[in-house]
Amino acid sequence: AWTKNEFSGFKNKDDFEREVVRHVETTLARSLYNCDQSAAYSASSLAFRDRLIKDWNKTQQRQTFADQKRIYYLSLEFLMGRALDNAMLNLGFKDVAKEGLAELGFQIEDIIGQEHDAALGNGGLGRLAACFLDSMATLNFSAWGYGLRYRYGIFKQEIIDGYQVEVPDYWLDFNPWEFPRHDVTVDIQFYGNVRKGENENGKTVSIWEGGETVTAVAYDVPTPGYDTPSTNNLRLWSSKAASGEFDFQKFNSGDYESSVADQQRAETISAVLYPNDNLDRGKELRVKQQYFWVAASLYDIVRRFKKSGRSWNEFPDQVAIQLNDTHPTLAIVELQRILVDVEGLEWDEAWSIFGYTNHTVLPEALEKWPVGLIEHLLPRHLQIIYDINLFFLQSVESQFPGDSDLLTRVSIIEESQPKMVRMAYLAVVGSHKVNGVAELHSDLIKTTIFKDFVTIFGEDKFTNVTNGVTPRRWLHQANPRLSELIASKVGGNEYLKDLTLLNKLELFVDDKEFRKEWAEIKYANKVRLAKYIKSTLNINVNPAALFDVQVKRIHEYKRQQLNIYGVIHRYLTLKAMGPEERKKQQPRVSIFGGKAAPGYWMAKQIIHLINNVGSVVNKDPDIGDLLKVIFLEDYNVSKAEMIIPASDLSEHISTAGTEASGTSNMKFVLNGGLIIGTCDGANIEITREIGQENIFLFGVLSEDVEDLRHAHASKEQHVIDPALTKVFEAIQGGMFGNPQDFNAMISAVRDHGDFYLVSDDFQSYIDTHSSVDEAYRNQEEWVSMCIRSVARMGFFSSDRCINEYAEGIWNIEPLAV
Ligand code: 26V
Repeated sequence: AWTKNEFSGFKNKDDFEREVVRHVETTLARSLYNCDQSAAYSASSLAFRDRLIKDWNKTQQRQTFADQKRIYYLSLEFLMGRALDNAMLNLGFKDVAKEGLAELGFQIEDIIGQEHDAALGNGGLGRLAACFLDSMATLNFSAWGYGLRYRYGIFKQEIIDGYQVEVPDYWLDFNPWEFPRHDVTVDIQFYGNVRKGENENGKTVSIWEGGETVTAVAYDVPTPGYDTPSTNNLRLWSSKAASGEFDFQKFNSGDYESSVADQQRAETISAVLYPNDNLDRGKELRVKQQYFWVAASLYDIVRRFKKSGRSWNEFPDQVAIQLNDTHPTLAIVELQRILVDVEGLEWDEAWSIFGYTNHTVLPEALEKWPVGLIEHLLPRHLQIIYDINLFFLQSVESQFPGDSDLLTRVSIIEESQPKMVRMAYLAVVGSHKVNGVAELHSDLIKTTIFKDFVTIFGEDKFTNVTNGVTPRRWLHQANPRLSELIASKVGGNEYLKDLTLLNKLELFVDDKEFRKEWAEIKYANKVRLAKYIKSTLNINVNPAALFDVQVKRIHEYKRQQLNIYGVIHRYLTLKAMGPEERKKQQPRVSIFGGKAAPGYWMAKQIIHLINNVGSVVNKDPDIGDLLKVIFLEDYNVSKAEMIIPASDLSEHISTAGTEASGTSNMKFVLNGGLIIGTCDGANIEITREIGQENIFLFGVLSEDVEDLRHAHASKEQHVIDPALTKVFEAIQGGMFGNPQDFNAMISAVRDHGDFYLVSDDFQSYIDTHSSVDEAYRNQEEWVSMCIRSVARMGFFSSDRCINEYAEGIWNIEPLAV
């Protein structure tokens, strides 16, 4: 273990205070008398940032000196959330900061709360990338993250009259956690033409010329590991007009406006994060973002490699690049261009550089780009894609002579109208390993979308790395009291670096004092959430009720509609009871949160229904505390940190086979909540680890989904579950506002084949909720289930996950520090 003086920190609270005061007075140029919470946040961040910089510089030096293989994690999304709390905890000086801030007249929670989330991601995929950065630093890997510095992150969600309204998230006003590197720039080319010509060494190569240039500027974000001096770098690229591009001619001749317009056009590339997840819309600006980011990152990686003076055949020993979904797949093509056109190397056999992680099997999320678009934007890259495809199809043909159907099926170019480049196929062909993110998902990709590729490349290329989450943010930071209680039982904070040590908790399942504290902490977390609900929505919820939470992106496959129909069913059931019987029922608070993609009309309907149900149920005097329905606005990372520790039960209820993994399921269980879920994604492995007696599973299995869908499609109108029919009748009778508003939702089930099998799963969902109520009534047993579950969650640390990538895919060892 490290002693604190081996890396940078504060000697004591006075030392911290002095630094805060110095930053208030000099960096912020304010007097101490005029220091509000926002200034205290800024100054505290700057004080911690100073420490971080030292560790960060040393880490970079150490990595340069060691000159070992590095991991480059390419992700279009990094959903980092807040940085100050994380830095204080990972550096180990939160106590000092708390005391110091108190002396200055501030509560640390208020100061932490000043920070705007870094929300450069949509959901699971982006948050996974953030957890990975934390683990890679904590485990002392030489690792870099590469992403885009969006000026606008995911939109802010407001709920107005029950509807989602999107507000831009301009987050960069004051961001002490990024360092502009105006000296680290790369010029990125678009459009233009390709011709044959000679390179510097007189070799005939393809020359890509003309078109327009946009400059990428690096912004670096230090990412500290926990209890280690390792602080890695996340490099985010920002676009600006290339200096040569700013048209001084226009400027001088008075055409100021169009000169500025050029500038703005360049800046558009990194302006906004696309708010879709699991839906590909083939927008030109999106592919521009992808190439801009990939080309800048590869240039940087190659530049760093060449500085070491090694020869090219050592490149695969020095560089491992992980593709987070297909979004960075053009990196495969760009590297080939650099090697062949710029470096003048021969088109070589495949190198084991790229690994590709698939995060979804939903066909509508698989990226495809029109050939014509790529040809126009990146003419040389299209040629290389055709070459890659040609070599690949030739090898398939020699392996399976005469199977032209197979060739059509696996071709990187889809022979549709218009022709499309299938990015997932390109990623598979160009990578040495392809992984899914949970066991079921990794099996499914081998039998569905990549079936033919398993035949061609063999089983070994396809592997599984089950997702994980960082216990630093998702336990230590989000739930400090539980984290401390656990530490007191398992031998200190070491478990935050080896989560399997949680298993020691099982010894204390029957320890009365421990159980009492455990329950008290959960209750306190619920009280905090209840206060938040009161302050934001002015609704009173009883913290003693069962808190039932579903927070995630709103999507039909995640089935928030199943949840809200279940809530309506509960409401109707309660209403039908006499007062005496009602009194015996378990009080519940159903809590929802999540954003809908702005163009996803059905998802917005679901939000609307949830809110309308809430406004009826919450003021029904017959119901009182028995049922409350809450929609929390603008779900994001920092809200998750408050909501997850307050949950008794959380919902992970996707149609079997559709949720690749899920990661919030892991976070909820780790925080002492139980889950209700389908046999999908990581729920299956969670069940295996914690025991089926500690989870509420329901619903059809993924292997039965296809048959059920076929059966529905073959009928004109399929027979809906009777309990669900009653729910539909209530909606259509106008109980929750204008029934017209919800026609599409109902009709999806009734008239359009119920693709997500809401009706098929409804009865078992309702029954399983009854089992939950019953189990919750026995609080002693409930607490035992929670403790045992937490004790068995060690597997789901992102540290385990990163170690699996390191060994099975990257072939890299941690750096000795
Ligand atoms: C896809 C697309 C398609 C093009 C438009 C923009 C866009 C943005 C994101 C995505 C990725 C969708 C896939 C995704 O987020 N998958 C989630 O990944 C989590 C981490 O592996 C996993 O836990 C979730 O189950 C899975 O849905």
